[in-house]
Amino acid sequence: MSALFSPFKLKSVILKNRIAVPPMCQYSATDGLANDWHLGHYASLGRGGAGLVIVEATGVAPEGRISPACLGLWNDDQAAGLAQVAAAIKAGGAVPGIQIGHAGRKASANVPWEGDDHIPESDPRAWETISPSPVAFGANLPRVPREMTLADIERVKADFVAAARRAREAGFEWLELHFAHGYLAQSFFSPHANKRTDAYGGDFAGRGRFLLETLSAVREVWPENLPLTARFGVIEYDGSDEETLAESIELIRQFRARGLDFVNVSVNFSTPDANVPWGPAFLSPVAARVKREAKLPVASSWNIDTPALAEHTVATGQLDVVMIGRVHLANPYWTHEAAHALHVDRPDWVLPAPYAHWLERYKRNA
Ligand code: FNR
Ligand code: 531
Repeated sequence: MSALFSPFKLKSVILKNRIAVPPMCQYSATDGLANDWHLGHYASLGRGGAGLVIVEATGVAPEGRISPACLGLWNDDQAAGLAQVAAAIKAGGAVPGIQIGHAGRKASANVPWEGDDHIPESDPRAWETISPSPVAFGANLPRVPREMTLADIERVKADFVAAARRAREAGFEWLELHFAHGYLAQSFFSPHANKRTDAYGGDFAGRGRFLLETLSAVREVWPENLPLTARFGVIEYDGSDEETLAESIELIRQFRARGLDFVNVSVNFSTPDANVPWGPAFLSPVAARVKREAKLPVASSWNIDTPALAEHTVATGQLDVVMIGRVHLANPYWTHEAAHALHVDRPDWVLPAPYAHWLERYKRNA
């Protein structure tokens, strides 16, 4: 019996298995609009067998995009394009999810294959970046952002709420707030980026306030019966891991009290000087600790790229859902292959009927 290929129910949503495609930017949009690239990309992932497909980081405002080629959800035209994407994922048999976020001081950057660095301020494609404090990330993203005013903070929170509302109207059933990877929300919580001395900085409560208020505001508009989740960096690998982890787990407990249903555990990426221990499933034990101590179901990712390792992370109770990323770029049907490798004998857990019916290969070999 495979733990990986067992259903997972969260609120009124049932994932047919524990495999999710995490958000992965495609850097292929114009004016934030989904196009045929996104439709084809997500349609194939939607029918490849994963139980959940989460659409890439989608900007809640124009300046919240990482690059000019990122998706947006700040207007109705963008919502209409994403509604087609959500429908295509669902038609393939997966639950449609979407991640909404604001890139903060990491915004206004070139796409990875054109530099992955800040667009020079003199370039007409560039825009002003904002962050809790006028502190640059550094390395390939050296621009010093403008310190956010309280009006900026209120505006960005409202942008998250508007984007969440549009996501629901577009037909998404799983919402992931981007609270990770050194973007705006993560920056508020990270002492590396947040040097504020007002209510949105300083101590634990101050640094957590933007994330808590944003979550509560989104909770009010996101349907109670659908999963409201967040991707949250809980560790920086900067030498202060125990302190960061303890603070992060406490904040996740407060997220749960405000209605968060699930956390996708990730890395902070708030400083270029981090020493990330890249390796197979390196973050899974950290996610298991979050699950244990914050008492929320968890997902995680990072180099979980074989069926056996994916099975292991769920069977051992470390993860409830496994985020399988890059390998899905090479093979949208990774889950189909994993089912065969693990001798899954119920094809309906994996592929839709037009395919599953004819694929006897799932049956245990006589
Ligand atoms: C990513 N990742 C990512 N994460 C996120 O939270 N939002 C996003 O939009 C993106 N975009 C993105 C684009 C590309 C091209 C890559 C390779 C990665 C991180 C991704 O979701 C995943 O966590 C990591 O890739 C690690 O998992 P794998 O790839 O080792 O399975
Ligand atoms: C982070 C990443 C680092 C190293 C390997 C793979 C992925 N991601 C974060 C992404 C953008 C691309 C890089 C987002 O969270 C938007």
